[in-house]
Amino acid sequence: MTSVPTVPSRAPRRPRLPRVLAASAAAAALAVVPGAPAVAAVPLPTASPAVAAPHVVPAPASLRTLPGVSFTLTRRTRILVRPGADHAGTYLAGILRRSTGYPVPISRTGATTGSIALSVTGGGGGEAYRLSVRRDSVRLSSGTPAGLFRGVQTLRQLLPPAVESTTVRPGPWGAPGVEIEDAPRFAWRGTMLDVARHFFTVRQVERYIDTAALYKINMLHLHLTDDQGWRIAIPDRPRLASYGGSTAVGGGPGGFYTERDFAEIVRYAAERYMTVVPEVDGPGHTNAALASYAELNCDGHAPPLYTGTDVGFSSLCIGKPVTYEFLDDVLGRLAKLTPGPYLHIGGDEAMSTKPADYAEYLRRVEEIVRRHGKTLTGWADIGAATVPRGSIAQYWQPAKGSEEGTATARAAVRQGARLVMSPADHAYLDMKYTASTPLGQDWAGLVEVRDAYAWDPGTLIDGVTDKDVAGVEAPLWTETIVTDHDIDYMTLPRLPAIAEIGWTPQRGRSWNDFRLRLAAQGPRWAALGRAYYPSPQVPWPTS
Ligand code: TNX
Repeated sequence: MTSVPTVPSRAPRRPRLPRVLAASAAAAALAVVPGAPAVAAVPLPTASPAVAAPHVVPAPASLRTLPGVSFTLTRRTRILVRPGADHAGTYLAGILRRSTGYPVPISRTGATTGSIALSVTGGGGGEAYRLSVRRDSVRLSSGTPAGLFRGVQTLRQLLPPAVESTTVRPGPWGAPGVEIEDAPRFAWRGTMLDVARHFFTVRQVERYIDTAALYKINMLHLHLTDDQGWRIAIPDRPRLASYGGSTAVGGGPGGFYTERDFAEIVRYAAERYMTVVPEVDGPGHTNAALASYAELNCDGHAPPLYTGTDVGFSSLCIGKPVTYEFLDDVLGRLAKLTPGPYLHIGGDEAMSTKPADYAEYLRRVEEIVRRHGKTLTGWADIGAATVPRGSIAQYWQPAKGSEEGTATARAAVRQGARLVMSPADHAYLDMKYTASTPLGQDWAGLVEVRDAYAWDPGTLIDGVTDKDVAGVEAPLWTETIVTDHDIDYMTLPRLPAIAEIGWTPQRGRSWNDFRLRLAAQGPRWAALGRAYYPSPQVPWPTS
């Protein structure tokens, strides 16, 4: 590919007006959300443009528009796959066929003209890709299949929102002419789903993976165990799942994944170049395990199952050898089931474990994780103990006013760990947006879309800089979250905000630009069958 002169993606490219972006946008629509006084009603152009301006989330590292140029997908468009591009080609064809109704054949030979040409150039480069949309063709290339897949997500967003529909829609299917060169800021761009407080089926997890993949999320952290439920079958300890997994917050029926179920989630995530990070929390947050096996308790008595929402009341028995046999068994199984390098051992809110016991627990669990060939990952509380260089500490406390949280994070960094940034007052998807949000919690404050977006993981904690940061992660705790609708409503639009923080260079980000690009996602979510919180901070199109 020829080298492309680029400008930073935040350079003004269009009037800063809320505009309806869908090709189908009705002329008379007003870009205003009912009951949203902050957004002025702006009359829209009377004719909708044939193709929308590019509104991509996360913003590419560099994007140049080609004025007057566009590509139109037709009944004759083919996907041309070079070696290594088959998977991305099949995935893209699946999306295009179901909404356009066109055959979209995949071919390995032939001319680029009239096609979407996908190629893996080799030579690595991680998730970086180049995308060129011209009148006669679309060319997407990357050094790796993963980068190609990320580029496909960008191409999806250049096409009209109806491309996300699961049923055939009329089109037209235009994409604006662009030259994009893109690469992520951070290697870890994650989201966490708490399947312990409420259980979510394999199908629900896969649906969530699909939402996240659209925004180039590449890490799926599954919070598999907590006081209220144990969600992964461990063959030699069947009661963990059959009994410990038999309920949930509020007393529902719970559930658990068999090893096959878990393998299916891993497979589905891997197809989207997403690494699963399984978490078994301890020494606190362990009531479900303690209830399942009496021997795990210091006094030998199993507590009852727990369906409330308190934290900090349970602890594994630090002095008993069976505790470490149990951990070795559980972590060993998960290490085998998980191709990714990380085992997340929790370590948060161990309020019922003495500090000396906590340090001893970490020493033992670190040794087990290492023996199973994995990288120690835990909530940043683990910085209070000894952690090896190269481990991952996930910062979760609010950015503001959390001496203890920042101290343990700094202690982890001093030992050579890197941080995944999930500050609760910015990145927690279970915080309410406003006081009247029907779902969620507010212990870390209210988190509107702008709060989720406007922070920098490289400057949040004094003494911690970009090089100490592995990336960002948006956790969805599910004490109040039960259905797919609940997941969607808390995730959209905040997960895309965190995804952009993880992907886009800090200098390429601005709230005013983001909110316009975010607005263009609304019709995509509608086409995909996803609910979302219609934040008054975002000028959603109303057609
Ligand atoms: C704190 S954050 C927790 C979770 C809760 C969450 C609710 C963290 C490491 N622990 O146990 O589910 O708050 O927002």
